Amino acid sequence: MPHRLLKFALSKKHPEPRMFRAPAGLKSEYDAVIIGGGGHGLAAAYYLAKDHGITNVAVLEKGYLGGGGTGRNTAIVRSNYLTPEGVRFYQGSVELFQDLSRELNLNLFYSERGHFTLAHSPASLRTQRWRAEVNKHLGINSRVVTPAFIKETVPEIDLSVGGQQAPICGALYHPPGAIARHDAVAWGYARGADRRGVEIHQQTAVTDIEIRDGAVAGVHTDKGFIKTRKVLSAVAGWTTHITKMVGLRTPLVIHPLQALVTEPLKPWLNSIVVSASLHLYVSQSSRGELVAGASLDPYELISMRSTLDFAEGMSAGLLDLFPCLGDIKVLRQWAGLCDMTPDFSPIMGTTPISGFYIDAGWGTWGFKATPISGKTMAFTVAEDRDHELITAFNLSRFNRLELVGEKGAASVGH
Ligand code: PYC
Repeated sequence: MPHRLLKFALSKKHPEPRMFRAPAGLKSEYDAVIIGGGGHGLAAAYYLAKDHGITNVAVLEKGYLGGGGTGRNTAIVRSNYLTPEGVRFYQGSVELFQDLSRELNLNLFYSERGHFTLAHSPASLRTQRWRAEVNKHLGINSRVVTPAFIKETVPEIDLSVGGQQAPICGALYHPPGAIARHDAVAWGYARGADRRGVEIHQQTAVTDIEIRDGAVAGVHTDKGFIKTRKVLSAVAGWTTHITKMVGLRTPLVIHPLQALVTEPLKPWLNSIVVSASLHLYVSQSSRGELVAGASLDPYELISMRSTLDFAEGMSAGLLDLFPCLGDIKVLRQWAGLCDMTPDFSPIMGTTPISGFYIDAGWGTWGFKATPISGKTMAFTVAEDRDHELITAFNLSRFNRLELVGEKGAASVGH
């Protein structure tokens, strides 16, 4: 390493401020413990402190911040869902996202691109029309557009899809659809929570949860016991691991989902393009890489291994849509865990165990919900009652058979 660089790095004259403190050790008691240092857990910690003045809070993360679903998704933000419950909830998130860089004083590279959900058949176009009508009714900027409009906006697209698939016959177009830098969202919330007094403990695994007389009494960790009366589980793909500790049954099943990025290219794809028929969605990041993801792997599995099958299928689909990509190299691929619900809506809120709150069922729609899940779960933990935006998502809906069938969820198999 060059001497001058080393001298600069070690100099006290230019200390680089840390994003957040590394707390010395766990205290014996907290007002609330949040399990999971991903975007959702950190956002909940931030809003608990900011909106409710509850700062004696520990966030426990068994790995590193944002190392789960937060760092593995394809960073799409939108609110063009199908159910009124879904649309209102995700619109709340879009509105928070739009101001989040300013609020967290961190550039999240939030970039509005416009979001196309392509239709390759009259049946699919009918669903997009349905979504557009629900969206418009709830004040969301969303409409069905023609193939000519798609071609004008995304000139590189092949509307005939290489002649191998049904041609594109229209799309749902959602101008506010956006992308953001997902790790920055987690770090921004972490810093905001930390500055308000929340403790963030990485490399700290929860080993059990103490329940006494139907209520939370504390949390066992690999670093000792913590007394607390409130625990929020925000661990997405690891939820069943935590719910087992408290004896709670959920209908969650875990599937892997894979994604890839290409080498960086000059900016050419200004929109987010989703094709349910081709099982893919793609956007171009601010670094120039194409970020593309698939639908769920079609088997239940807790594994984050990449497969050749995915790389092959994704490359074929991308080439059918964008023949100009023939020479482009894939840089890396990865997988994440999706905690899927039967109705493709999340599970949020209070549970039959007093003081145990759940934020789960994030399937393929977790990143875009980060700010609003944080805000509504913070309210729920502080007030011990579900926030009005999430009452429909309570776990009890499965007992009542009042599902929220969200067919506007992406990449869930078609
Ligand atoms: O819901 O927009 C979405 C999405 C994209 C990738 C996975 N889910």
